[in-house]
Amino acid sequence: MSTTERTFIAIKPDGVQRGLVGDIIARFEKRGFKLVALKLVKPDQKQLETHYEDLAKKPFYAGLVKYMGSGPIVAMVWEGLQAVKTGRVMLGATNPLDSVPGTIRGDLCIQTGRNICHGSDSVESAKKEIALWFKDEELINWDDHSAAWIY
Ligand code: FUP
Repeated sequence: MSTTERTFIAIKPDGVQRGLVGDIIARFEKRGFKLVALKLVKPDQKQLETHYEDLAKKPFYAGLVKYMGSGPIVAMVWEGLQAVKTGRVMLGATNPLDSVPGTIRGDLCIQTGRNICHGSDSVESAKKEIALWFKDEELINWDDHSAAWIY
């Protein structure tokens, strides 16, 4: 389907430590997105610096990289109609206090610096992030033609 996109979603160390992995994955599954890749990974410093290179000059950058390297994260690729934009809506705002109830951050956290999940902000950055966190062979193209509502 031509409008199908892939987005990179990560559950950050606090989300893993707080036992929120199942809840977050369930939301993407129930919404109808298709899981294309999934792994638990302890990010290395270089990966995190590349992932957040656009934020390198921000005052919170060093703390952000430290927090993201403080434990394993769950790295995922979800596919479906407008997966990038819809994924961001499902996550909520960067500051959880601005996130409406029903979103992941609006339901599950309160601090910008501990906002439990990441989602690509554009199709272009999704492509970069997927290539950063996954090898090609880790992206699984699977079909279930009997389930036309899963893209
Ligand atoms: P988002 O796209 O929602 O992840 O937001 P950004 O790319 O702007 O920020 C990336 C991460 O930096 C956020 F998830 C949390 C952290 N951050 C702060 O710690 N303080 C800030 O003021 C802004 C962002």
